[in-house]
Amino acid sequence: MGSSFPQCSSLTYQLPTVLVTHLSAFHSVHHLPISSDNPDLSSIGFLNKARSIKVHGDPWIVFTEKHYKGKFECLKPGNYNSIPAIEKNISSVRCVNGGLYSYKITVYEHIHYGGRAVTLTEAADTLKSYDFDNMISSHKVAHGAWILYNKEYYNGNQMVAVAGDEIPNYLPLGWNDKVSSLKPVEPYESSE
Ligand SMILES: [Ca+2]
Repeated sequence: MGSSFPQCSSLTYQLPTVLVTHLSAFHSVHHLPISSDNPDLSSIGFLNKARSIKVHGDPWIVFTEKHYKGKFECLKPGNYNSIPAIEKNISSVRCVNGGLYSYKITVYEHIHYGGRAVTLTEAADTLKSYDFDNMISSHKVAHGAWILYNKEYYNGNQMVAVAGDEIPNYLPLGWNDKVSSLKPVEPYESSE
């Protein structure tokens, strides 16, 4: 139940860390420092209802569902005492290593980074401009964080990708040949 996590020391905060304050199962206020991506916060005793959040180092993206799905919000470093849209329902978190200063993603026509490739450093409201609509089957993210959509103009279902991600095959994700637009995640970006 979280006992293996680092203490709230200044040393901890030299790493990208998100500190979530919540009520524990025993209704005491509990500070939970998280220093690595976590696809299921319930596994470390977090009960979804954050009272406040402190973000150190790099931005973090918090998701309402496990495995980085559902609605999300991107939080720059800082203190957040009230985040009504999400505070009642955080289930997973990801760090955007390197921050949101630049953006770069390479998308590929085929799985395992095969076929044609396009590298983007800014938003594309329609991949038809790149003759790449409904074709992407894998990607690599070099910088920043991105939202991929299955419809043009940033509509439809969303998939979040962050720096360091290398997804060799969209098939298991149900995303093969479905992406129609994508854009960088801005600080404070949310899915609503
Ligand atoms: Ca394809």
